[in-house]
Amino acid sequence: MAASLIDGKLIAARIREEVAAQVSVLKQKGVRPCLAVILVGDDPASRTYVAAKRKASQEVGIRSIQHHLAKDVAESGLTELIERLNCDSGVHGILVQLPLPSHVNEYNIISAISPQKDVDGFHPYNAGRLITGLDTFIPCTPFGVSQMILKSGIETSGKHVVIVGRSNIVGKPLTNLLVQKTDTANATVTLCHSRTSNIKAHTLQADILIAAIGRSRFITADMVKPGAVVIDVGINRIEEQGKVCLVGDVDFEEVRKVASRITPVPGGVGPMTVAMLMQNVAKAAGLSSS
Ligand code: BQF
Repeated sequence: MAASLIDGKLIAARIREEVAAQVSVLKQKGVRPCLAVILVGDDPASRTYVAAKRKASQEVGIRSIQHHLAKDVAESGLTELIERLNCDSGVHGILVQLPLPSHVNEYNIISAISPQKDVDGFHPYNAGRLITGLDTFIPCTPFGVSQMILKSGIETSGKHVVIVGRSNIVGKPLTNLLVQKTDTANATVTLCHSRTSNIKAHTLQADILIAAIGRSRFITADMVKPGAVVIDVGINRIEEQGKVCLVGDVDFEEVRKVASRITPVPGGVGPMTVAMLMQNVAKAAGLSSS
């Protein structure tokens, strides 16, 4: 029996509707939620992501302002812009599109963002709050993954979640989110990475397997326990049969034969990431007025 799809695109559209309602309440109170997006250079994938965020903002009624800086901009040019936006009371969220060019220190840039406007949730202050279980901006992709699981009626409490990939953007915050002592978490989490020996021995134990390693079709059917839920965070551009196509970190066609539920790429976690960004901006705007 083949796995049923978890439709991230549909769940994300419902979340955007909820955010649109929150935004209209804020507007009635005289708050016009505003997101500042900073793009450095002209990486085509980054341009696509920035465009997706602009479109979603428009849809939910959030004002978005784009700042496009040259790829050779000095680190100080970037931090000066961030400091200006930190002080601008009309700006509620600041997002620096990653990755940054190699001459810029990502940590310095993320740390320059006011934690109150850090809608990506990457500032070390907010990362620490997530670990501690305090209210914070949850990084958009981990937030999207957990909402997707929740809204699909998949139980996490007492379940074994295996995450493959230890990035600061996905693997580490998602681990912290899912081990929280809250109704929507309470999972037992194993975090695997490139130096894990015998990865398959771990992935085979997963009730919920989350792939976030950035390697196309890394998770094959023999690595998945029959009936497991499989969430694919990967977005890899590969050339196949002369065409560029998007594939996840999961071998979708094979793994769907053994899993019970599976997310597609595209249309899975990706749209959820953008929807949760909208939610975080509405939250930042709400907090700014209270
Ligand atoms: C879809 C991202 C890697 C590195 C930096 C919809 C997005 C992607 C896919 C999107 C991502 C990935 C974003 C789909 C934002 C998710 O239909 O499948 C939306 O815009 N994303 C990003 O800003 O930076 C990244 C992945």
